[in-house]
Amino acid sequence: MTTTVADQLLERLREWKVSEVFAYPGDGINGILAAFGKAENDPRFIQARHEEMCAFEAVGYAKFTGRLGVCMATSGPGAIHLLNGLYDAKLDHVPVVAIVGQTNRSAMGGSYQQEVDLHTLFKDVSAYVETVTVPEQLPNVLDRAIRTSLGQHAPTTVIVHADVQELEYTPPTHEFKMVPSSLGHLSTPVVVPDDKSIAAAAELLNSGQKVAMLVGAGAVGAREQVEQVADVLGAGVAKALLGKDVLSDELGYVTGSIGLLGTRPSYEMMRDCDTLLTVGSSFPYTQFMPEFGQARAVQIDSDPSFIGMRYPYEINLVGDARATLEALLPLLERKHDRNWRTTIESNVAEWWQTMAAEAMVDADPINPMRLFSELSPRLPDNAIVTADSGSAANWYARQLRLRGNMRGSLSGNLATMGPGVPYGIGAKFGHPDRPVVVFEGDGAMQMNGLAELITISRYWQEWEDPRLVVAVLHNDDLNQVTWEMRAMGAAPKFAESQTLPRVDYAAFAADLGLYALPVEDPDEVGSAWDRALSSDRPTVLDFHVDPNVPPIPPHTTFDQALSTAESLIKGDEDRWSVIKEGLKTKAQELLPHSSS
Ligand SMILES: Cc1ncc(C[n+]2csc(CCOP(=O)(O)OP(=O)(O)O)c2C)c(N)n1
Ligand SMILES: [Mg+2]
Repeated sequence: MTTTVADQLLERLREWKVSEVFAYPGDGINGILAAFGKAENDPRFIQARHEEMCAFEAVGYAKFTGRLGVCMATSGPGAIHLLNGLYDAKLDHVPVVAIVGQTNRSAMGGSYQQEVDLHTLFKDVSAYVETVTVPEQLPNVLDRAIRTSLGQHAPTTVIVHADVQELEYTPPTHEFKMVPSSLGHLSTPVVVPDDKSIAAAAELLNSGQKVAMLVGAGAVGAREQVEQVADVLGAGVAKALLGKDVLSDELGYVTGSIGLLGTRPSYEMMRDCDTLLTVGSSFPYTQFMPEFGQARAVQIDSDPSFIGMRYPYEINLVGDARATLEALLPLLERKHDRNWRTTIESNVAEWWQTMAAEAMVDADPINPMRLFSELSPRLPDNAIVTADSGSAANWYARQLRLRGNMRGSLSGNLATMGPGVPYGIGAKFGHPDRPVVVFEGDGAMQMNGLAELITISRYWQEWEDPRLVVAVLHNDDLNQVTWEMRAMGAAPKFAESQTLPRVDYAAFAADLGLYALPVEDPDEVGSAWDRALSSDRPTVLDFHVDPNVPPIPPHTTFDQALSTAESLIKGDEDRWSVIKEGLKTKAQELLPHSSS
């Protein structure tokens, strides 16, 4: 039997240890589909409902495994559908390879059916894009796409004409104009800044009295070193949204998230510090960082194109987070005055008390924060959590407490709606033995999540641990935007744009054979989590949450938070007095030692 280009493409993916391809068929990739059949589905063709979901699944898979994610789509419309997921990969620096079909070579340039200029289409999103036009090109184009993606943490695209997929594969020869390629082990350099720069950074950090640290996704492999540096410097550590799983929220000096979705202790730490050390983060909101001239600052980042931005850093260390912190540690002097650290710890303790109390404020019917506060202590140590863009991202950032080996992520920089459920699916294929929890707004469910429940229903029985819990924040509203508009100019809700049609999410899930539970009673939130986390199959929890629970700005004190909430529920005195009384009672029950 002859080996076609498509056969060789799959062989090469196997050699790169790719075990799943998140894909959707079409005649632009028929040759590859036939090859999957011949190869007895190795790598596995995982069929989503939509190519955007294929790309999100590849991103989720890559984010939670650290390995390459691969997605595939047909020419024209399929290729176009991939784009949003690939942009998510680009903006969050995730290695994903897209394999895309193209019409036959003979039709190119003829405005043929489904012919789209794929090079132009994928150029902006891909760190490397190339079309395979003859068999000898295949190994180099594919290997280079994979190496570039892994090396630059970026999406890349391989386009293969439909007729080329079916050609007999002939490898590149030892001749002029041939580009052979090697598979070889991909060693990645561990970059450490020069001694002089390390010494200068240490001197700066040693001279400060009040050190704040900011960590992002780039510090995920440097947990131990971040903890040691924070300890020596007596620093507090704020976490950018994508760095939420870098450090445990049980550490008293971890101030939690920062920025628009951030916590008050993070805000205060940045407001009052005299020194800043940023590790592996390009957190975008300068206004949440120290005032200019207030703090001397050092940044560590592995990517020279992302260093030195957002804040006037005095020292920019291009290097691997772990190796650079290890090089710094012996030069750092232990801060003997621990007052700064103690203040941060007491702010953090107070913050968590406030969060607990806020989650217990009565609402109509369920306070969305309670979903998160009830889940935190119940989360298994090895859980993976994702959240969609929407109000869920706020509560994920502020309320959820990660610990142990938990992982968590969301669409950080693109902040696109719709990746929650497909990220969860990608996580399950990457870690079939770990429980996964997805928080998703009802708008995002209607956009993508409902359709991808069908994908879950197809594959869940293959997962060693079948627990994949999708928690729907059912508020019949595009709530995040409703609140943004209110905050902008106290604009009233524009129902035409904001109100969602009602859907029975639990009924939809039950129809697919998933475990499904509508939850309308706040006192049943905890038991709903218990039931979902002990279920023998994936679960949809349809939580009926209150769209009127106001977001609390991070820089407020507890009393200010109360008055902000009061002003946001303008004019509705009855409702406000109910909320206030409810809050006081619950706070007293929960927090006998709290002054609030
Ligand atoms: C693809 C896309 N479209 C629109 C937006 C703007 N947007 C951000 S959050 C949001 C509302 C999300 O509503 P829902 O999923 O119901 O969550 P909720 O905020 O109500 O909890 C919108 C429209 C976006 N981020 N991405
Ligand atoms: Mg909603």
